[in-house]
Amino acid sequence: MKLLILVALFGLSIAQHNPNTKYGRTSIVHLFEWRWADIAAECERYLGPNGYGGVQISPPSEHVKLTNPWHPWWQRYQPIAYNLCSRSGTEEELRDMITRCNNIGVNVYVDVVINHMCKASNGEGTHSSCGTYFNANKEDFPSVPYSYLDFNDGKCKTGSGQIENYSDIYQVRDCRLENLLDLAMEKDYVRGKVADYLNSLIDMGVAGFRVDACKHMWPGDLSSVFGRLKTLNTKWFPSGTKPFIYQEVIDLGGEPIKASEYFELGRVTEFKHSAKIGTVFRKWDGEKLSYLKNWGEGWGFMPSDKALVFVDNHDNQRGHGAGGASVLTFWDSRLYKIAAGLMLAHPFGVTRVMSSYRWDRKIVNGKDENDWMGPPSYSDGSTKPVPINPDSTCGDGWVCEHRWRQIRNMVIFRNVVSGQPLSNWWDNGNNQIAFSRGSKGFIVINNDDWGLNETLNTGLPGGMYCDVISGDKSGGSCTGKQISVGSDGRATFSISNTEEDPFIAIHADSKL
Ligand code: AAO
Repeated sequence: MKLLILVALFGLSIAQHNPNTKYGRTSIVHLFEWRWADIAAECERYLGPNGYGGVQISPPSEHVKLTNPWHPWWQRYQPIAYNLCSRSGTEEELRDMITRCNNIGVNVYVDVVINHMCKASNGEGTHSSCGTYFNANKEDFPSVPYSYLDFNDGKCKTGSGQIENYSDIYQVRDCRLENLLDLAMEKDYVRGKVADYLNSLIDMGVAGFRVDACKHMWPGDLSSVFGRLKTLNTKWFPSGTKPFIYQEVIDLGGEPIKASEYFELGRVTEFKHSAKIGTVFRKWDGEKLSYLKNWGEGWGFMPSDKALVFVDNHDNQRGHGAGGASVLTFWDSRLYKIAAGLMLAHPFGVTRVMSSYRWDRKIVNGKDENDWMGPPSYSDGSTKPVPINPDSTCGDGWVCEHRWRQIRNMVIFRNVVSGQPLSNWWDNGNNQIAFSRGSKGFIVINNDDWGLNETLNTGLPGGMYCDVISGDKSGGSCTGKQISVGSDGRATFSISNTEEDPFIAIHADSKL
């Protein structure tokens, strides 16, 4: 009996580490700043058909509307109420999107901002995404309601009331991040309001949450809030399914607060993956691809079953948060595609693909003066729709990395090889590597300044395979390179270092 209880508890305890994706899908795409109507359409026309397991959406709670700078993207990280009405659309549009994405098997994960409200000096009025009144100066948010009693002011011991030193764990949790009004999460009342907000989203059918700024909340307080969450809506999920939780905790080492403090609450963002993958592909600090043989825990990353990994995120692609200059983004498209390919081919963690918009970068002394710029918008600050071009790229400044053939096909590769171990590792001691995922998939990468010409053991059954980087399998033929694997599983690969995409990937579903 005891064993049964233990098994049951263990089963329940790991549940919130599970993305609950459907149909063998494995990756999440972050459609950063997209409108709900566009996400709904993208789920149906692209994400479902191309094997994306889920979509991360920008914060849906009502937020401040700023005009200086002009409607920055980060105004959405300044809530003024939990009304589901934001720059991306109305509550009805949100509900419609969740339903349509769920109906095509694409889960919805919501970026929730629960550590704080808006900036202390944001004044009073109705300059909010849906016109709700608030008075930041008096810490008065009548729509929740929150009053000055619901904030950490008295607990913070720094002179400024802000976090001044990340080495002091009390400041990091009890003082204001970036001058944002810090909620008193130890109060039962505040925990109740936050849980009500998250449960309203669960009722609508979401599959889980990206929880913002978890480093700034005590694990015990988060545990209490998560413990109040409902199980997922049985219209789309098995009864008793717990919401998938992944917590934003920036831990590149060097601070007392560790990602591991949050492990039993859910998965945690592994920023070391983002910082290091950039360093390796840029060949900085003497890093080489051949060192990726023990990528993952061998590099000091958190355990794979606790990690949410990415090449870049909405912060560090513009110099916010952490990761530094090594972070690869769509601006570095050639290396970015290879890095995304490696991340998606490798078994480590749950993978998240970034989908961005272009902005008028203005780098001065290494800092982008326009890092605040919001998504493609009209003159009133409202977000533009995402036009899809005939060649399936996106227009109007939307980058749509998730639609790039190399990335889209590696998302599918990850689904095909799911559960298969990393095998048949080969490297040239420098920047040429190859590995299989069991007998289901094989990738070869050349990041050296010379050609790769090798005959390698792919681990795959003999046959003709389409390379899914240079093209697609289309009916009975390949639109890109074709790889012949012998009955011994060996195949010859030639990759020039001057190719736009100096890597090849084949898998069981790209076999002719
Ligand atoms: C904006 C303005 C501020 C203004 C504020 C209030 O930019 O000037 O004071 O409004 O009006 C986003 C934007 C912020 C924006 C905010 C509110 O990024 O610029 O402020 O909305 O509108 C810390 C947190 C982390 C957070 C990150 C940005 O720990 O959780 O800062 N990310 C999330 C969201 C983000 C959002 C918020 C939180 C707020 O993803 O989009 O902010 O809701 C160290 C610490 C990190 C810390 C960074 C930056 O990182 O370890 O925990 O992140 O500093 O403060 C090396 C180290 C690494 C270090 C890094 C940078 O890499 O290894 O540890 O250097 O120093």
